[in-house]
Amino acid sequence: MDSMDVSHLNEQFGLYGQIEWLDGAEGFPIAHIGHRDFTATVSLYGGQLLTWRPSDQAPVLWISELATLEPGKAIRGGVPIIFPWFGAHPTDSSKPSHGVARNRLWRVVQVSNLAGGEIVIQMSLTDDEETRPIWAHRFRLDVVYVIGRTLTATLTAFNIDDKPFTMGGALHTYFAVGSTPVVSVDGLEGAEYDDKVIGGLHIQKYPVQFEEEVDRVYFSAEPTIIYDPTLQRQIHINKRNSDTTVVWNPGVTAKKADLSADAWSQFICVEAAKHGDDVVTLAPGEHFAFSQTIRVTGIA
Ligand code: TA6
Repeated sequence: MDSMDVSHLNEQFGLYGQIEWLDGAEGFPIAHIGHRDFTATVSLYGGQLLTWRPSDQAPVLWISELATLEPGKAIRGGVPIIFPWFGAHPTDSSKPSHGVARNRLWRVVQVSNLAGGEIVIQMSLTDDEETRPIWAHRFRLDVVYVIGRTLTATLTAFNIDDKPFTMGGALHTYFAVGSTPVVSVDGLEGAEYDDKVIGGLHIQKYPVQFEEEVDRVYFSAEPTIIYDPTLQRQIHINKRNSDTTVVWNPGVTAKKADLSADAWSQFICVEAAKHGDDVVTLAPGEHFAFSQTIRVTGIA
């Protein structure tokens, strides 16, 4: 049975009036989620939440107008799943940046409703003959999205191998903002960070602002708030089991093929990550989960 067959997906993992699977580009299935209080879309390719919008809000997640659904490429936007390493491979630059999870086809495990009307969708990825030459470990990776007026994404890695492995990763979340230059991120004041643009370790003294490219790995387990005066909202970001927060915006000189010239002013990434000293070693049979929860309020 073709795991990309939308009629099968709708039979098994559709929810009448709430979840419908439709063919996206390249025939990659997309779940279209509709509810009185929120809408969302989820891609089977990449196991990736693409869009989420509470009904009384402008879209909360951002996706590039140039995003593509192409085999082997990552989708620029939503919540790319980063595993088993964040950024460049620590020792081998020939290996794909941000690991092996975001550019392969996942499978649906289950969909369900919660009493409050939230939609739960669980997808999974296991190692295969393509991943093992890149990362020689047997793994299962599950992502669970609880989608409602708030959003929680939880990533769980299982060591199904007979030897230990060390994992890093991230929920690489793209947040839609009204205008990046007037946005700030509160909650990281006092945290040390590794600045990938100018190099070196620094301490964040004030709320993070975005006058130029920002690419920083903060050593922080703290919640953050995106303060967006243009859209008159605050995006509250909490996380569990992650001591690393990555903040990224490519700035006006962004050089990514799937970013339009003005894309830099429309989004910032605030990522719950496992990286550096925060990576996790799992013995055979062990598993580890970390998560990010997002809630939107007006400007206090
Ligand atoms: O999360 C920040 C970062 O590591 C930046 O360095 C930037 O490269 C971004 O990820 C996007 O990476 P990608 O491989 O998706 O272009």
